[in-house]
Amino acid sequence: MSTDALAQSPKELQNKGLVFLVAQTPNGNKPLYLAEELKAIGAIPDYTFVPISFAKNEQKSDWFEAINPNGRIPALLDNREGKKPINVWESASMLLYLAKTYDTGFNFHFQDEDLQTELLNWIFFIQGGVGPMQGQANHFFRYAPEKIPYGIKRYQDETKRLYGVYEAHLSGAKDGKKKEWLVGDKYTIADMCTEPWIRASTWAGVELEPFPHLAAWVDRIEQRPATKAALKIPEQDKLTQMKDNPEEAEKMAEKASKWIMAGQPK
Ligand SMILES: N[C@@H](CCC(=O)N[C@@H](CS)C(=O)NCC(=O)O)C(=O)O
Repeated sequence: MSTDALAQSPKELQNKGLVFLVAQTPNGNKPLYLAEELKAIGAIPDYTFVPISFAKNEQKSDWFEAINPNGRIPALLDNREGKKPINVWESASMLLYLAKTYDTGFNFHFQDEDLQTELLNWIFFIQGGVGPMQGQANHFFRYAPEKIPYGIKRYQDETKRLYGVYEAHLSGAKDGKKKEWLVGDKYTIADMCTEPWIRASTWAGVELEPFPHLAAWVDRIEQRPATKAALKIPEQDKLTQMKDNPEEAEKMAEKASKWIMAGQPK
């Protein structure tokens, strides 16, 4: 990091151990789901989190982009013992790094290579599928300054199609095997990488009723104490309240739309 950028950066970046740069969004939730699970089993000590303000565009500051050149949350700085600090960005890369480095007991990923490959299938699927598609559905449904019905429908339909893939998988519609988790018989980083998007479906105007197995899987994950703890970082998530409160959702969308549109390339 340049001396200027370093001078502007929060002092918490110097803390020992894991330093997460986060905001309360689906991609921001993912690595914290794992951090809280790892903390609960004693695999990591407490960690630092630095809230990033979109309203102030902090994710585009020089010091932030020195950690994640893409200027988006989440990002991670690991100030490791006896090694030079490492920066990790892209939420799925963060999950894989944390699992490989700290989940040495394979509680949330797999030693078995075939199962680990299956896990990677689902990780790449969310990163290239639901994440970008639902993200665009959010944009056109909630934030765009003009309502473009074709764009809204296109991205909502694609999000629903992708949800159908999860539903068929979990319900065993194709292979006759009903599943509790995406891969193997345990809760893994594949589930953690996926659920924060699915739980936020209504923000994109997509309902979960047609996907009962997926909805039940979301409920299972939401019951976990680590999930509840992660959803409080950097502040309590607003989704649950907003689900039953469309007016609040409108206000949030209006606020978010301001910084999103301000950040668009001119
Ligand atoms: N593929 C990235 C996506 C990251 C991303 O889109 N982050 C959003 C919040 S969910 C963000 O930082 N938006 C702020 C901006 O676009 O400036 C990941 O999985 O980490």
